[in-house]
Amino acid sequence: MALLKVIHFPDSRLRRVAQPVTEFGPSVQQLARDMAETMYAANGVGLAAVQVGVTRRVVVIDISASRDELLVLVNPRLVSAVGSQESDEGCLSVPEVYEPVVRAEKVVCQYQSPDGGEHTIEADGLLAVCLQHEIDHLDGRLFVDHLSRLKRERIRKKCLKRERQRVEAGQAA
Ligand code: K1U
Ligand code: ZN
Repeated sequence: MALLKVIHFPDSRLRRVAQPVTEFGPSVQQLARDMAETMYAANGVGLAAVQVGVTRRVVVIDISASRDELLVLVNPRLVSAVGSQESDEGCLSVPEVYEPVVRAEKVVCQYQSPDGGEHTIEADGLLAVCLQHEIDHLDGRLFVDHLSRLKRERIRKKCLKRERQRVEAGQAA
């Protein structure tokens, strides 16, 4: 297993659109294991492959308090999204920023497992938010894109400043 480097906003690599996975098996399983380790180490509830520089449609999610209910979603797509809910979102690619975002309340998501099997999941609450947030990542969108231009610009400057301070302090990003 390996810890992967999470790319931070406003890095342009976060704007890449991920390509569908067409080959299933050990390589996707290994990527998912490394992504899960990275998500757990960062105390996140989700992570998309784009965030670690891999432009493939792979997502890991675990919203459980016990941290033992890992979902690995390959080629996830929303087939239904109804209602609306507003909740605070964070992002491992936008550290220390939490802002309210409006999302669909209930979603139905079809996806494949790393072995290629087809699955459907129905979700509401945090899981529904997380699914929408992670699928956005696969399409090159970030939660800050759902905020006003003014807020997004403030966050962009804050992130750039923090990155500069990290470099000056000689810390790895
Ligand atoms: O994709 C990511 O960057 C992970 C992100 C997922 C997410 C969290 C909350 C709402 C939507 C999507 C995080 O894990 S942020 C950190 C976190 O653990 C968290 C933040 C707010 C609420 C619950 C958890
Ligand atoms: Zn995110």
